[in-house]
Formats: sequence, structure tokens, C-alpha cells
Amino acid sequence: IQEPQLQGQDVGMQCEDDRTGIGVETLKRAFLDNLFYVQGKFPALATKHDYYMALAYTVRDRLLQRWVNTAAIYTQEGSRTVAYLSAEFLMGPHLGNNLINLGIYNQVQQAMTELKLDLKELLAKEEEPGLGNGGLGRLAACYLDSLASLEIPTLGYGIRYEFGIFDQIIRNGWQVEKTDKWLRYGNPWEIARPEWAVSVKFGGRTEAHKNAQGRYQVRWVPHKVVLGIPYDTPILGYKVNTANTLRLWKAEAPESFDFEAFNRGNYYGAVDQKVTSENLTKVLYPNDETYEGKQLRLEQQYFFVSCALQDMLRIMLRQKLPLEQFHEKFAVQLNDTHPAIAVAELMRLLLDEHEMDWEPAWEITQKTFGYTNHTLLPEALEKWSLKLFSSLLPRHLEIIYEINWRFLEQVRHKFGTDEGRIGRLSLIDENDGKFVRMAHLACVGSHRINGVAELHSELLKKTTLLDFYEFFPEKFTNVTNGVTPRRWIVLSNPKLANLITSCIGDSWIKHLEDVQQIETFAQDPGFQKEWQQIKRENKVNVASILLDRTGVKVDPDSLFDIQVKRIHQYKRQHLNILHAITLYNQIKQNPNLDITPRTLIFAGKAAPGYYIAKLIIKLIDSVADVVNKDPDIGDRLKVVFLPDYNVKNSQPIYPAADLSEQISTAGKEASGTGNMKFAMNGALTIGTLDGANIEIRNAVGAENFFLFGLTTEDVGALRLTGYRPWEYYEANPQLKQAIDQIASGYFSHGDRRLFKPLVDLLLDKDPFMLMADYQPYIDCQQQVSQTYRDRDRWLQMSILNTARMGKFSSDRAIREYCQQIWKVKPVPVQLAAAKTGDG
Ligand code: BZD
Repeated sequence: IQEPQLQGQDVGMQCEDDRTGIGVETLKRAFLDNLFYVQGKFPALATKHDYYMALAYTVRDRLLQRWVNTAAIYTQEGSRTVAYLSAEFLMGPHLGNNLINLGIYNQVQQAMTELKLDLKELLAKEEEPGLGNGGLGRLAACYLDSLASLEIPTLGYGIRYEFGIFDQIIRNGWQVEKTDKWLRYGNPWEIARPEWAVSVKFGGRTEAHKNAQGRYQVRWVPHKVVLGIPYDTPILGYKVNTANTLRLWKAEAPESFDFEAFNRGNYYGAVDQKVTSENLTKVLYPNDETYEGKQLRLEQQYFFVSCALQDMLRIMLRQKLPLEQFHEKFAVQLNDTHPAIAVAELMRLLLDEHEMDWEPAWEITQKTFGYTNHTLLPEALEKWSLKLFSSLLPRHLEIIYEINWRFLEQVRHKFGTDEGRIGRLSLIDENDGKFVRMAHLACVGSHRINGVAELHSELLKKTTLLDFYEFFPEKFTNVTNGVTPRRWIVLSNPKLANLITSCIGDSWIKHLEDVQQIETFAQDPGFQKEWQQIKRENKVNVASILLDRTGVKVDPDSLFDIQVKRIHQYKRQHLNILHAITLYNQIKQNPNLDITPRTLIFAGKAAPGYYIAKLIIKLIDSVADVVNKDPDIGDRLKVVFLPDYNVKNSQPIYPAADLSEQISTAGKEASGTGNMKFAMNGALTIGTLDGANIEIRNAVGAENFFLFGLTTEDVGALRLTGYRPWEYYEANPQLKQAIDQIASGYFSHGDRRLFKPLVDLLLDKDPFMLMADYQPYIDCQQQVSQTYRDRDRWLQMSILNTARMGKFSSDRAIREYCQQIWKVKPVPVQLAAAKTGDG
């Protein structure tokens, strides 16, 4: 590493502050200063990780000024604020994103190069903050990016899990989970704020008492109390001065030591409480889309929700705002039902702690909340047994009964005594044991309810939430999901970003609709050539990652056919693998077959307790093993499972795809967001009419999208008339051959038992209708192969996909939330003028 030297060009900039300056020389000096004073290292002893930390602190210094000014302005102006409540935030690494949003990526790259360091290597040192499972958590992260970029005052509230989503390794083809120790080496992006700690109560009982005015009030006498400590991370907008806050809560014991126990000589007993309290935020539940009625999970949900609402009340008191204005100060969004207990908690805080009357408290509560639903799958709907609920949250259960009683009165008023309807709408499920239905609480306690794609929002109204739609139709709306082009194009695919900017300027990064302007180049041979070249370089990059992580060598000139997402039966990774087997058999039967060479890439985690999902991973790996080793196949077909899919590992993947697999059973995928990331990066989609696929197809044009399969209506009709999957199997020799091979042990060294559960499921119930969609899928893939051979046509389709994806920016989605749901306006932040004094 070279010592920095002040060069001639910097003489005029000598006054640049070491903590805010963005000249290359200043950055180098600041970097070495942080290496010394923060990491306590000098270059000869520093590790790559030390360099990463020094750079992270250098960048954080440059954020802090914006962060402090943003908070000062929001405080001065008492700005209306979005509070986004989510049990998950899948932020991905911060460093690269902050460099983009600060607009200093190039300077920093140059500074590192001059110090003989490789910025890419340093970026790779950042641990992934994997505080989410998948789409829902990543959506929250994209939304925070857009909220900051649109200068909307926002607080993200969630849980600071000590261990995020597990790391996945593949051993002998099986998924093995490893604890994600993401905080092991420290987290330079967070600042603890113990001065804003709050207490959260659990268990115990309630009692009546008379307040100072002689009025009866309810008091909650808890069994235990846990402290919530906020940890703040700045969320910078793109090329604006706004830096919002992600506030994650860690649980601690109120007294780290139980002195009574200690004095009794019980040392272990003394630390016991500390251990049990801190268990609360230890680990993220790794199930997406299946609900598990675990006490600790309910404790987590209530814990962060109570912390968040108490924090909002603290902010109101500090700004001397009356509590009657709560809904004017805060628009609180519930990211699915995980934070839905907030409805009862806000009521409790207003009624019991601030002695408000029921009616005004309820009006404030309903005006405060909006609820986003992310799934129609019945197994994902949260319901808590009354036994568990009452033992943990006795006061909340009383409040929920009261909400329910008043709500059902209104239902009777509107519809008369229709006991069936009342039973279906009730917040309490009494069908098979008694449960609190969290989606019902969220619907009743919010003024807006939205789905995440047009089809999904329509299906919500027709099925899962039909009764609520009939009762308050005016609450229902749709906001189709979006993703941030900063992380998913500029950071992930810099070459493509530069090409686009060189043709149309860089306005598209903030206004993705502008990317449409590249349509005029779609048939320009020079532009096409550059487009193709960039795709190829991105594929070469992924080929080297695959070789490095899996040992499989793939041909970058083959068609890269990619499915990356959580492993789920409804997402049908096993349909994709049936196609792989079919291609394999075609080549085996006709060794000279001239087919379009393909590389099938899979990645994704399975919930640890989801046996069939884990078996699907094993099947992919087993098929890969046979296909990749067969000399008859050669470079015509490769199958690869890339382990440990996460935000960081996904960033090179989207830019390298030719074909994006979005093949869920129609009606099951609420929206999907990976579908958007692929298409923005010029991949063509093969997909069903499901979730946002429908809107993507409408946007890019039906002729630029490979559609196949049953529609939602077909699925319903087929189910009604009696679905007999084995008939498809019997009638289709290719399908029969593929299934028989799996069953016979062809891919499992003769073991016939291994995949039996999967085969039986497909032939017997086939709940996700793979058998019905198999042949249409194979035919559609054949079209894909044909089209890929026409390079010019494919390139043009690819360019048009990127050009027409403007709608799917999370900026558009956030503008819709702001207008339809939150009624918030931008509050621009000036860097120089803001006072940082007490506002
Ligand atoms: O939410 C997903 C849907 O399946 C996608 O279709 C949609 O695009 C995204 C964003 O709206 N849902 C989830 O990711 N759900 C979970 O991760 C989850 C996590 C815990 C508990 C239940 C569901």
C-alpha cells in the first residue's frame, strides 16, 4: 500500500474536511486515518477485513452529516412520517449501495486503486445482514431506498436478530444449515441508542384501579419485563441529502444482574434472566409462507411492535404534539400480519397509559394503520391459540374482544344476523379450537388494505378477504411491487448502467420510465453488439463464480436459464428439473441432436423443516450430477445448484441471465420481485399468468415474453371437475419416462426410496398441477430455444424488456403508497442550512 501524497491538483482543496470531503486525495487520507484510529492497524499488518472496515467508516463519516441534518429538519418541522413496521428487512450489503447513493463510487474506486487495493475485494468482505427470508423482507429494503430517494420522512422499525437467515451449505446434495453470525466482526453501519431504550411487558394479569379523576382504568401487572435497545442504521437516498433511519430493536434484561440471586450465592441464577431476555431477538424464524405457532415468535412480534409504538409516542412528546394527532404525525404500515398486534398495542397505550376514551382511541388507530397482504396461501395465515395469547398478552386479548364485539355489532347492523358471515368475519376463529386471526385484526384496525400485484389484489377481494371486502370495499386497493434500480441495475450491472447512461443520460436512475428512450436503439447494430458483449461478460463472471463455488464448468455462450428464489412447491423448481431431465433424455436418444446449449442455474434456501423442499434441492443436485458427468451430453446441457443464495450472492446473477424462470402455479405467487430484477437486466421471462408476471408481460409486450400454462381460472375449474395427475403421466411418454427415472433410482444410484415421497405426491395429489402444465412448459421452452438461435431477434427482445420495465421501479410503488395510503409529502433536506441544535 502506498502512503498518500498530496499532489498538485489538491493544493486548492486543502481545506476539504477529512470527514466529508470527496476528492480522491481526501478519501485516501481519511481511509488511512480510519485504518489507524478505528481499526488500530497500519498497512503492513492490516487484513482485507481491516481495509473494508476503514472504508466503511470513511463512507459512514460522509453519511453522518446528512443523517444528522435530516433528523434536525424532521424535528424542526414536525414532519409527517412513514413508520414501516416489518419483522424482516433484507438489506443486503450497505457499502456498495452507499457509494452509489452518495455518488462517490468512482472516486472511491480510484482512491483504492491508487492505494493498490481492489474495491471489489473490499466490497466482498462485508457480511450480509440477512434479517429476512425472501421477497417480503427484500421488498421492505427496496422501499426504504425509494422512500429516502423520494425524500419522504421515514422510520423503518424491526428486529435486530443476532442470527439472521441461516447460511446454506450443500453436503452430499442435501441442504445443511449453518448459524449466520453476521455480527461476529462488528457492524460499522449501526449506532446503538441506549438512551432511547423502552420497557416491554409480558404475561401476568390485568386489574382495575381508579385514576386521579376517580375513573376506572385497567392496569396490566406483567410477569416479566424486557428492555428494548434501538440500533440505528442510516438509509441514504440516491443523490439527495436525505438519510432516513432503520431502527432495529435488541432485547436485553432490565438489570443485567439479579443482585438478590447473586447475594444468595446463585451466580448462574443471577445471569439467568439476562439469558432468557436476550433469547427474544436471537434468531430469525426461517420459514417463509408457513406459519408456526411458536411462543417465541409471538414474543418477537409483540416486542418490536411495542418498542416501535412507544418510540413514536416519545417522538410526539418531544415535539410537544398532542396524542390526538398521532395519525397525523405517523402513517404506520403493517408489512403483512407479523406486526398486526400493533392495532391492539396502540389501543392499549392510548387507553391505559394515556387514559384516552375508546372512541377517539379507535378512530386514531384506524386512521394510523395500513395493511399489506403478501400471500393467499392458507398455511401462511397467522392465528394464535387463545391459550398462548392470553398467557402472554392478557390485556391485548381483552382489547381484541372489545374490538371484535363492536365490529360484529356493525356487521349485524349492515347484514343482519347472518351467523355464517359473523363466524367468518370474527377476529376469533372458533372452528377447531380457539384462535386470534391476525389478518382480521389488521383489516379491522386499518384504513387501507392492499395486495402486491393486480391479480393478487383481485383474488384477495374474491377469496381470502371476501367478507371484509363486502363489509368495507372502500378500504381495498392495489400497489404492485417494485424494486430499486440503484441496487438492482446500477450496483449489480454497472456495465449495462453505463451503456444506458451513455445513450440517454442518467435520469433513468431516478426516473426509471425514462429507460424507455433506449427503445430507439433496439435495432441499432452497434448498440445491440455492446448489449450482447455486456451480457456475455456478465455470464463469464457468473461462470467463474460457479466454477469456484461448485466446481462445475459451464459455457458462457450457452443459454443461461436461471431460477433463483426460496424453494417451494408452489414455485415449482421441480417442474424446471423435469424439463432438464426431458432435455437430457432427448440428447441421450439422439446423440447428434442439434439443440440450443443451455446452462440451468438454481439457487435458493429451503425452510429447515420443509422436507419436500429439501428433497427438491437433493433432486436438483442429483440430476446435475448425472447430467454434468455424462460425456454424451457435453456442453449441450449443464445443471448447477449455487449454494447460499442471498442478496449479496444474487447481485451478479440477475445481470447474467438470458432466461428468467417464473413458473409458479397460477394464483399462488402474490407478486414476485425477482421476475422484475431479471427483466430489468435484459433477461426474457418464461412464466405463467401469475402475480406481477401478468403486468410485466403487458408492459414488455406479449411478443417479448414466453407464456405458458393454466390460468387461475383453469386451475380452479380443473380442481372442481376432478384433477387426475396420473392421467397426464400415463398419456405422455416423455413425462412418464422422466418420472419413472426419478422413481427407479436413475438419479440416485439405484435408490428407489429416496425420491418416492416426491413422486407419490406428483402422481397422486399434485397440489401444484405440474402434470397439467408439463407439456405446455416443454413446448414453450422449445420456442425459447428456437428464438435464442436468432441472435438479433433475441437481442432486440432483451433490449425491449429493459426499456419497458419503468413501471417496476420501487419509486413508482412508493409514490402510489404516498398518494393512496400514507398521504405524505417530500421534505427536502439542505446540507448547509440545517441547524443541528435542539428543535
Ligand atoms: O412477498 C412474498 C410473496 O411470496 C411474493 O410473491 C411477493 O413478491 C413478496 C413481496 O410482496 N412473501 C414472502 O416473502 N413472505 C415471507 O417471506 C414470509 C416470512 C415470514 C412469514 C411468512 C411469510
